[in-house]
Amino acid sequence: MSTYEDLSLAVQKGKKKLVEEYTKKAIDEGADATYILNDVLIDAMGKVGDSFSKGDIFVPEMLLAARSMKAGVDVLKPYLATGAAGAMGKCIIGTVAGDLHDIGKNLVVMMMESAGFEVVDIGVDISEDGFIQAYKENPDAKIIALSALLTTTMPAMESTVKKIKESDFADKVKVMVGGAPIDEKFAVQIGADGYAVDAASAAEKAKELVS
Ligand code: B1M
Repeated sequence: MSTYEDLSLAVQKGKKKLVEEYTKKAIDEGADATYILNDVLIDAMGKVGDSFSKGDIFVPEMLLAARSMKAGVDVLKPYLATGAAGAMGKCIIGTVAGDLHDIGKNLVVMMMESAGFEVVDIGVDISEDGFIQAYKENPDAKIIALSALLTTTMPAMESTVKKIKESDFADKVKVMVGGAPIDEKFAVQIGADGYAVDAASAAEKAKELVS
């Protein structure tokens, strides 16, 4: 088996130590970090999701896979990061209320930092007021970014965008949304200023929004 196959299987089986080992091995073999991230680690999480949908695995296995994926991303971080810290301005980011998924958000954080943003990551399961409070604590933020991974938390994304747009600082900050169930149409419908399909395009969209 190739290192990529070993790595993919290690993620799917939630073997954190092996994921670290195979990610380092792939890098040592000269693999491109972006390829490892998109075509091996994220691809493996897709397979984990499929197995969960089929009922072949359950939440604990999904959680182990998520932890092992994070370990791989940590190994890749120094090879992916490039930008001058903070030069593009500040962005607040969080996963909306009721949603605990953070791997995608963390990748968005990484790519935005690489693009030169200072990112204030307020975590997961963030209420409307949590986002508002974060802005009050960081009134120099130029973007508030919202992630959602569940169809059931899309309404929370909508109400959070609405609350930001009704706030007295609405004209000072742009709102950006993303996550697997979100698309451009939904983003427009809920009044967000920007949408991005993945972490790399999130960084590009953020640059566009502040330019
Ligand atoms: Co959950 N889960 N999960 N899960 N989980 C999904 C999302 C699911 C699709 C699995 C499935 O059924 N096939 C399904 C959702 C179905 C739906 O809503 N239609 C699901 C479910 C049902 C659940 C629970 C309800 C299960 C249960 O308890 N019965 C539960 C909900 C918990 C909660 O949030 N309240 C649950 C729990 C969990 C774990 C905690 C075990 C774990 C998360 C651990 C963690 O994140 N720390 C987990 C995982 C790992 C997954 C899957 C397998 C993988 C998610 C992931 O990390 N993908 C997922 C299946 C799948 O995705 N195929 C699944 C990799 C990641 C890099 O991609 O997050 O999409 P993603 O991020 C991308 C883009 O979406 C985008 O960029 C990222 C990188 O390119 N992006 C943005 C994300 N945010 C963005 C923001 C932006 C722009 C782009 O701008 C602001």
